[in-house]
This record gives sequence, structure tokens and C-alpha cells, in this order.
Amino acid sequence: MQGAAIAQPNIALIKYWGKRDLERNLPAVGSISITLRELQTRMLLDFDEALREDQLTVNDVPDQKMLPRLSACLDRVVGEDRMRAHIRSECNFPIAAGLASSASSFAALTVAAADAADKSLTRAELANLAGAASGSAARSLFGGFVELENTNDGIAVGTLTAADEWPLSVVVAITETGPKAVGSTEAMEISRKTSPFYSSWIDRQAADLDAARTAIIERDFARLARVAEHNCLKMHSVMWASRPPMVYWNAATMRCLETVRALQARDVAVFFTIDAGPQVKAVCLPEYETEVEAALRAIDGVRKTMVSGMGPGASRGTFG
Ligand code: 2P0
Repeated sequence: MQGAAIAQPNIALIKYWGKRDLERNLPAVGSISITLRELQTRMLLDFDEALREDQLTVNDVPDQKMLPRLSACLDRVVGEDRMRAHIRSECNFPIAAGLASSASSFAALTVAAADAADKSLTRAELANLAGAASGSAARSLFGGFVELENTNDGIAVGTLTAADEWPLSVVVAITETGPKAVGSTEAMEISRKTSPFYSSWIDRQAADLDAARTAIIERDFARLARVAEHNCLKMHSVMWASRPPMVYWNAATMRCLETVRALQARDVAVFFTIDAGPQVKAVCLPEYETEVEAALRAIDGVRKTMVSGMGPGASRGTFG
């Protein structure tokens, strides 16, 4: 019994931060993201009757830390009485450093598990299963601009605008390659319990979602830039005001923001967004990709840049 899948990470323009149901991993707010193309996680599953425990390798290195969450995801998709599996994950970008590796990993795992178990699930069902493992993973089931909405009992996810209808480029400036100090799940709970700004973050999310959705439908880059930067800074303000405070940025993160501001002053169509890590993602119109990449690469403390277009949702795939 084998299954394989490929999924791309997604970058939230309107962020998911906070949970309304920790047990079921349901988000407190809706979110809007873009799915990338060049960054990928490939997942191969090999269920084996002789195995007593699941086994995981990430880029060929055995990994115990992530295994319980992956095993729980396999239980949800295949059933708890399943055979144990060899799980092989390959990622072509830094893991657990605020580059949404959990989104692509759990999206790929969910699709690979359904493939292995020969379950024909709808994309909505796959998104709910992936989201139960990691909130942002639900969005990687879909390509292009993706909106995740809260429903009464769960989530509804879908593409707002396909990747080829309004292709944007993303330049990722990597300022640290190690794993982050506090994982997103824990950090969200600290924010919910301690940040004085948390409730206003929740209350104002609908307005940001409306503004971003309209900007995407109208292909209004300047409007999307304004609301995405505002939403990102608001999310980080929630974290900075938490106890203990959570500051994911470093000095190079701040220098990247200054560079984006300098590019904007020269009428370059670009904006920044930052997730639960020190990397900066600069989203731009494709004609500015070379200029944005060169400017970010030249910054002291930027170790590496990666450039990606927008791509499709997770798919079953072979593994070579
Ligand atoms: C997002 N992040 O919308 C936000 C912005 C990070 C900052 O979704 O606890 O790994 O596994 O559901 O999906 C990262 O959180 O969290 C995330 P869990 P996840 O992309």
C-alpha cells in the first residue's frame, strides 16, 4: 500500500493567528493566501504490515519530533486501525523556520494518505483533514489566491482567483535557517491567553478579508499591498504584546522592510509580509521580480533568496 503527493507552501496575505477550537484545530479567523509554485514538499508513504511504529525521514534524515503529528494525521485519513507506514518527506526549502513547511507537509501527507488508502475524497474533505493537522495546510489544497472561511462547524476553503489569472511573484529573503524558538501552535495560544490586542485582532479580521478579496477580484495591487502589510504588522503586534513577548524578527528582517519601503518610494509594485519566523516575503508584480530579488539579496544578514511564482494546489504525484 503506497501513496505519493506533492504540495506547495502558501503565504498568507491575510493571516490566520489564533484558534477557536484547540481540540479540532479550528482557526479563530478566516485567511487569504497565495499558493507558491517553486517551493515544494514531496511525500511518499509506504504502509508495511511488518512495521510496529511509523517511521519518518525528512530529507533522508530520521525525524522523531514531527512524527506524532504526522501519525495522527494518517489516523484521521486512513483510520486508526491502519498499518504503520514509512513516511518519506522531501522539502526543497528550510523547514520550521517560518516558511510554511507545515502547510505543504500536511497537505502532501493528506493527499498521499488518501491515495494510499484508495479513498476518493473531495478537495473540501481533504482540506478539512489537512486543516485538522495544521490550519494553514488546508489552504495548500488549492492553487492561486485561496480564501479559508470559518463556517458554523468547520472551515470552507477555495480558490478566489487562479494563479494564471493574476500571477504575482514572491521573493523570500531567508535571514535565518534554523528552526524557530516557539512553534505556531504554542505561540497562538500564548497570544490568545495573554495579548491585550488579541480580541481586537479577531474583531477586525473581517474588514481586512473584505478589502483583500475586493483588491484581488479587481486586480488592485496597491490596495492589496496596503491591507496585507497592515494585517501582517497587526498580527506581529499581537505577538509583541503577548506575555512572554514573541518577537520573530531579527535585524535583517527590519532591514528587508526598509528596503521594501525604498523600492515602493521608487514606484516598484511590491509589499512585504512576515509569518511566524524572521524571513521576509516580498510579493511583487512579475516585472519587478529581478529588481526586488537583487535588492533583498544585497542586504547584510540575508543568507539566501528564493523566488517563486504562484502555483497549483496539492496533487497526487510520483516520487523520483
Ligand atoms: C498563516 N501562520 O496564516 C499564519 C501566519 C503563521 C503566521 O498558519 O497550529 O503551522 O499547525 O494550525 O498552520 C502557521 O501556523 O499552525 C500559520 P497550526 P500553522 O499562514
